Amino acid sequence: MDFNKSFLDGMVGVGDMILLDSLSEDSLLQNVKERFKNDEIYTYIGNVVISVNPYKQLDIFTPEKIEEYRNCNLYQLKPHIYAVADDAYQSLRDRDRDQCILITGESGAGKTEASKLVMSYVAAVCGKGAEVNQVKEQLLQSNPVLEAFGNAKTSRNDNSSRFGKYMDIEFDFKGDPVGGVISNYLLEKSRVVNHVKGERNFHVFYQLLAGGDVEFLKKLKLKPDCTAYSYLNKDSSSLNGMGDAENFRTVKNAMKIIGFSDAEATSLYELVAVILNLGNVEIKGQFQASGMSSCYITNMQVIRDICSLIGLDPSVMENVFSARTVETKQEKVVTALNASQGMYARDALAKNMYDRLFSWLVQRINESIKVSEFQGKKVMGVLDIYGFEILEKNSFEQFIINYCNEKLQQIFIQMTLREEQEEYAREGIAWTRVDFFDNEIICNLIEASTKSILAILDEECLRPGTVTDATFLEKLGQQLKDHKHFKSKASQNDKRITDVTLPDNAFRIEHYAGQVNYNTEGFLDKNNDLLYRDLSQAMWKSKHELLRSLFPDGDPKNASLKRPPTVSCQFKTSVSTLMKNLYAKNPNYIRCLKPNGTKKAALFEDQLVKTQIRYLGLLENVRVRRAGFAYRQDYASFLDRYKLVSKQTWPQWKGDARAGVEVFLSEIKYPANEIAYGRTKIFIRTPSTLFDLEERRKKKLNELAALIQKMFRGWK
Ligand code: AOV
Ligand code: MG
Repeated sequence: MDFNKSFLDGMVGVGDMILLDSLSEDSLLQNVKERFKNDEIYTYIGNVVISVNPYKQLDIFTPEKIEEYRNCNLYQLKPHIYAVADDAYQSLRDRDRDQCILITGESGAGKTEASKLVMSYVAAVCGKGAEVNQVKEQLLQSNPVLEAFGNAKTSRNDNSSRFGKYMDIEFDFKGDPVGGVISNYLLEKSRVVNHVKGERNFHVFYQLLAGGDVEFLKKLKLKPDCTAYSYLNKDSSSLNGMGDAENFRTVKNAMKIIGFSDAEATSLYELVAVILNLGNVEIKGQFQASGMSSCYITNMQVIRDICSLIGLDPSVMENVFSARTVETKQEKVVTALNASQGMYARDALAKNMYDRLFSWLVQRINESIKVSEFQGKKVMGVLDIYGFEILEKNSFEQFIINYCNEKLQQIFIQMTLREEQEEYAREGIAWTRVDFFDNEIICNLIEASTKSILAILDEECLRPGTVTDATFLEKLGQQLKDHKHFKSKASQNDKRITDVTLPDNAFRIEHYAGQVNYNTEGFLDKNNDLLYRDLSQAMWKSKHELLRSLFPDGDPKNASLKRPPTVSCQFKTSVSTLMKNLYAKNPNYIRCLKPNGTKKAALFEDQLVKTQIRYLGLLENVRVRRAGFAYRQDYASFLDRYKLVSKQTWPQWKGDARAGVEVFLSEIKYPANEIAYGRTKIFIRTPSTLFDLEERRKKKLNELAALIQKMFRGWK
């Protein structure tokens, strides 16, 4: 191994921000920018890698590069996502430590691409053989399938993940992959029935219409024309042009590799077709003789088509869109729906069906890739979740996404600190406490069991009587008005209510990443997420096996008057399980930055990146990492690089590495608190000391070069 090779050589800016001379958001920004301009998209903060989306193909992801980084030491080569993946894999294989790779960053910053780079790197360097290769293929092929159903074009990203994904890849004692488990978090199902201009519905709909052959589409009661479907044709400019037909074939092939039978794949697409057709069901209002309003379906043919696909009596479906049964312990009352309630029921069914279908898909993939429990299993978890979002109008979805990111930030700080403390303890160096911003106060504001936003939301959802988004907002105001990170105009006697940037129907959270106003419209409805029982019962009556299995709650035997847990309650539970899972593993971080808002190569917008540096808490990260000692390295590598600064250690040092390091450092006489000698590593407090050493080394190298030249000339 060439110890003299270091990422300090030929560095553009600094390869590790811990080595920055002055520490501020601006100095971080300038460093990342300088590197980006030179196509250096990766920079470290200790063992965290910062990645800037290049928006162009770089030649640093080749099989040769993979070979170069294989078994390297993190600091020997230029910063690279492969180095982090390699470090994680080596530590899992050789030191038996379960790993997790946490990928964060805003929409379009490159998280999903990064997760795929990590997966393909690990697949390339771990074991070979027919069986292992099949496992690898199945794991890798889960990506196109989940992306087809869970990703969509948004204004920020043409392939935006609209769900959170955590994947455990499992290895045997040799470090060969044996299988995996995928968990999914809260799909943005509202997209099925609605999306804003310029965006698209989930990819799968367009893929099916563009790539399915004529016979298949006919069987599914579909026309090969996106403009014919009301759920897709919100904006004709965004219908085509993303390789949909090609991707349809990729996905079909991927499903085959994972192990879906043809019948399963067909069932899956049948339900996609049902959802598309549901969007075309037209419902109009009418007045009954009694003066009550009711509704009817104007195009029953669509209902008949849907019902022929799922084996259901059309009148059952007609009924659920025009009436609703309200059951109490004592009685059942049937009320007619008006047109907007009918449309609401139709959309609720479409959203719900898609959401359940997506969860089924994840479970089905898991069935193929899961392995039974066995001794000595090692795990690498890869988390690719939606990033922190501040939109013009932020709703329940943003609130949930940002809550998740707040928790990730919390665990990030906790784990970085824990790691630092552990390393200091291992090395026998005293740990001095650092002050840092702990976002626990914000997490509590959102999720504490009482007097928190989620607690109040659930209370309001369960409270009998007239509850509305407005009563929810008022309650928030009353109970949280004294909280430092909360603000709303509904809170009485609140001196801060003059703020014109906060609308009346919104509350504001001061997140670690910045202020966000959340519009409360729709909060109660989205949190309740109640599907009329009539709808699930109707679906359960269908003869379509897959559809029936998606609606077990429609089985009268399972009918209970108990409410299902609210969306936020379920999400809180799954986030808490995720956090426990992550906390039990050794973390590796990839933090992605988006260089511009227009998906252009080579464009770096300072303000945009600066905001993300703040969102990601990078400055805090550097501060924590260099709270004690900014730089550390094992004695052997350190001696090898710097031994030429002293005559005592150069050209050869015969003793042990640590003694050699002590000899040349004591000769230079740095202040005592600058240096600490750990058990296996040398610790240096400030970057300037390291740079001073680098200077001395460079000077010596130049002197040596001059000497050699002189000798050479003498010989001639
Ligand atoms: P995201 O996962 O962070 O957004 P993606 O990973 O989907 O972002 O990246 C967005 C797009 O940026 C990709 O489709 C590529 O075109 C480009 N890109 C990202 N990384 C690279 C790379 N290393 N090399 C070349 N191009 C890249 V979101 O899921 O929206 O939060 O929700
Ligand atoms: Mg993504």
